[in-house]
Amino acid sequence: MTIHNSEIADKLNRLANLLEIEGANPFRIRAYRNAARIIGNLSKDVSDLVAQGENLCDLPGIGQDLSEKITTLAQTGELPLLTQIEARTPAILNDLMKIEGLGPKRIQVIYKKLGIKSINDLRSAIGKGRLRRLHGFGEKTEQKILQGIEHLTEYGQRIKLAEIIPVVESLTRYLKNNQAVKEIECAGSFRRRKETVGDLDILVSAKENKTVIEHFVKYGEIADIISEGSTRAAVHLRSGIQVDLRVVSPGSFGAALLYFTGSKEHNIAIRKIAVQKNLKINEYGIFKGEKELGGRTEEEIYKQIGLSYIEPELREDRGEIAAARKKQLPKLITLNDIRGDLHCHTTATNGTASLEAMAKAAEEFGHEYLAITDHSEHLSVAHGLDKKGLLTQIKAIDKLNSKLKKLVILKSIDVDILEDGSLDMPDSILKELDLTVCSIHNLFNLPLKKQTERIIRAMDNPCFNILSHPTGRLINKRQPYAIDIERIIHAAKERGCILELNAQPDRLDLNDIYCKLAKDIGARLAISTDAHSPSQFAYMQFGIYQARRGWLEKADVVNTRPLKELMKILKR
Ligand code: DGT
Ligand code: CA
Ligand code: CA
Repeated sequence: MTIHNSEIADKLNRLANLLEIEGANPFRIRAYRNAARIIGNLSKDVSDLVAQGENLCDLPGIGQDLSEKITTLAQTGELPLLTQIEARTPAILNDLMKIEGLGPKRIQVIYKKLGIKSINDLRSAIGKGRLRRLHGFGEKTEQKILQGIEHLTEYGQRIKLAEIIPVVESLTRYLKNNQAVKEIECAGSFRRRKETVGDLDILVSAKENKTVIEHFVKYGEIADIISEGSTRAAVHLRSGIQVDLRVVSPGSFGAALLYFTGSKEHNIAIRKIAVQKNLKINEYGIFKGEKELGGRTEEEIYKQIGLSYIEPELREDRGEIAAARKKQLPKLITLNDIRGDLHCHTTATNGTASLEAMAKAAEEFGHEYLAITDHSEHLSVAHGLDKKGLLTQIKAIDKLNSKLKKLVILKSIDVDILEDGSLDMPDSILKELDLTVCSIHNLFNLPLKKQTERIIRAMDNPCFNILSHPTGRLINKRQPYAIDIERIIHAAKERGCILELNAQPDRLDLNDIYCKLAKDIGARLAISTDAHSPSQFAYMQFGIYQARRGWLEKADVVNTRPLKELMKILKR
């Protein structure tokens, strides 16, 4: 997987923040921020531009030096200057930067004036009223920082899957440079494609353990070594994440992979089955007494205990073992099954690319259809389309469709569900569209019953097709709003409405458990990227990971259907 524009932008912003804390030249800082903004909003993938040998200096505000840095970043996932600065930055500054709402200027003041060594020190300084005595810090700021600290302790320990992928790729690439390494896999929650991971569990098979460990602890991104033995080591990377490395012999790779992929609950359950069969499973293999029956692959271990192979995403002890015994495991959906995307934005509202550019990118991604779903008028998060604006877009889509060869653009809208459950656009216009995507964007704090009924009332409207990001949660940031999701799923099923699995890496909403619930109840789902730029069509992969964790199969997801079939489903 290539590095996304948003990750490049994040690294550039981080670099700018660290430089600002160090008191570097403001012009230089501004140049990095500027570049981050340009790349974050770019309609093309920087990795693609670099791969095609294009000169990034052609982008506005990007000079030779920045162009070279970004090229390296796109090719290797690394920004050496950032690594260098991170290495000389005291750990407390890195911690302070994780507090939401605390910018470099304030961090610099806090660091210099309060002499704190940890977030806890900061908390107690606030408690003693020391913070508000500093110039430029009032009670309001204090409250905001306290909130940020609470947030960090509640969520800060786990990293989003999309953020950890480039870290895993860099480390894997580095480890592969060692000749002794035979196989390598990042196991644990990462391999189960959980939406966030606590730490990384890297498993390597090798003939010679020692050289692998020695190579590992020399990795340039390591901040400190927690432990180092002959077959295992644990370290912290500079980003704070812990990496556990385990080296095993090739004959035990499958057994160790099974063990370290987990989940713990899944492992415990399969060991219990082994015990019932008078067998024993451990990290080295599966045994009958002293005799080893297997261990080279995971398949042979599952087979020995009478189970078919269980995909990592299912290994949560949520019924997969019984299903594997009965040979009734789901045939999990893959990215290949997807034929189109039913949620995206253009420059007509808060997207970064034109209708034409989004269409072109969707076609290149391999889609057969794409729904354009800009926001409706009264939405607070973006300047939305009014009646007139939508009618203009409908005409533009007709014109574009007559030119496009492969892709079909579907006319749609991301329409706001208002407080009373009505939709923020007259039915007479909604009827002109191929489908509607409906969502809540305000009044998140309504009581459970009210919020649930608001959504169900909206579904009563025959123009309602897809309920977008149904629970409203933002991973590590915002709790879902109070709703009775089971009731909503039933209501969707009864009315022929569809529930979205929004594939934005910080939404992944519905989550895995609710996807499975929807499937069990028999409601239909759509996996949509909600792309705000062309490169975000690639987020579909994250939706697929979550869908697989939710047991979804091709047939459960409407945008695996050919257009004709999809259109029938949309006529509810
Ligand atoms: P994380 O890191 O919190 O996102 O979650 P995991 O699942 O990666 O958990 P982690 O890193 O603590 O351990 C990796 C795997 O090692 C875990 O999925 C299963 C296995 N494991 C760890 N501790 C135990 C244990 O006490 N018993 C068993 N059976 N397996 C364990
Ligand atoms: Ca882990
Ligand atoms: Ca671990």
